[in-house]
Amino acid sequence: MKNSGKDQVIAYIGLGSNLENPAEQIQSAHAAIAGLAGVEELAFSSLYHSSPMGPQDQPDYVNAVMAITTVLSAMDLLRNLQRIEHEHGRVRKGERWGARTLDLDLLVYGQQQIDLPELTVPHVGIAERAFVLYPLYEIAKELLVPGKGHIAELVKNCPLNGLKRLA
Ligand code: A4P
Ligand code: MG
Repeated sequence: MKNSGKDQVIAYIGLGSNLENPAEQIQSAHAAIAGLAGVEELAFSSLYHSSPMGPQDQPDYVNAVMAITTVLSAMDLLRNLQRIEHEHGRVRKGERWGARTLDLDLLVYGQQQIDLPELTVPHVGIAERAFVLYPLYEIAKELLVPGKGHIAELVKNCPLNGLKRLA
């Protein structure tokens, strides 16, 4: 039976923070995403501690990955994620890969491949980033990442780079 007449899509969101109590930022973003209209939480990974990718003169990160089902389009989901980033004090300073209170990336949206100016899905860095792949693998052992391959293979080919699961 259909509930709203719209198709449900399984999507994965990467969460990252390295400013102003990162673990709290991640937990608060987790709650905000779970509370979005048109979104239901499926799973949330452990929190992970990671060294910064990009400029090294910034604090270490806390990262996690969330699985949801949603009736939102990929663009509507992205806009909601950007609003949540903004509400968590995210300031875009123009420095690529610089420190941030909250970063929300749409990693995977069903089996869709999207290539728009403001949205690339699967996320461009997904296959090279330990802080994305390991938490993703924790909650989606059989995931096929469109255009990239099976999550187990991607994890196998990605060194941990000092990534640590937090208790
Ligand atoms: N955009 C395109 N595709 C997507 C997508 N799938 N999800 C666009 C989210 N956004 C997407 O993002 C720039 C633009 O990407 C947005 O306007 C959106 O329309 P941004 O968040 O403003 O800028 P950014 O995050 O600084 O750049 P970028 O290249 O997205 O960086 P990443 O990939 O988000 O990486 N080190 C550790 N250890 N852990 C981290 O989480 N994160 C980053 C940021 C750097 N180093 C890190 C971590
Ligand atoms: Mg980003």
